[in-house]
Amino acid sequence: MSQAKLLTLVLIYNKPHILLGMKKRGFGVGRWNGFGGKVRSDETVEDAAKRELLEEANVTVSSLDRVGVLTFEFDGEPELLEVHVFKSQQYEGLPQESEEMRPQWFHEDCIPFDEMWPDDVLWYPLFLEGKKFRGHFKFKGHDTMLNYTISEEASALD
Ligand code: 8OG
Repeated sequence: MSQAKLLTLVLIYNKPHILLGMKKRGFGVGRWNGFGGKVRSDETVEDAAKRELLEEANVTVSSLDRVGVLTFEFDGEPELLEVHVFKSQQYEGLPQESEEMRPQWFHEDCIPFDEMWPDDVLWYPLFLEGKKFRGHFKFKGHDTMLNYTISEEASALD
């Protein structure tokens, strides 16, 4: 198993509304998701999260709270993905469509799980309750989940 690839995922959650974006191209195309992407070698995970949020949704945040770490394994592929999930209630700017994402607000009771990554329905309840969590998911392709574990974490994540 090679080293994990680091990715970020930012969810703006201004209760009861959550900002998601329809992914228009690339990995996860056609699915609603938070905003994020790969961490570059010259930036921290949090700086990468802020950069991707600005690039993809035209939104800035002053601080982010790291609430989850999710790892993904794809059957037959050596590389693990490690996605750091951040939450922010405050933001500045008007969410705007970019080349990669079409932002839209959703009520927390109407999150479109059928059009999201299959793991999201499993960890969003913890996210929405303000919990911290870790998860590991094994996929076959991008649609079939073979197994998973999720745990709630009592203390800070790193
Ligand atoms: O740079 P790129 O668009 O490839 O980054 C992928 C984005 O998708 C990044 O924000 C991390 C996120 N992501 C995964 N897997 C999953 C998943 O299973 N669920 C959710 N919600 N996001 C995911 O890479």
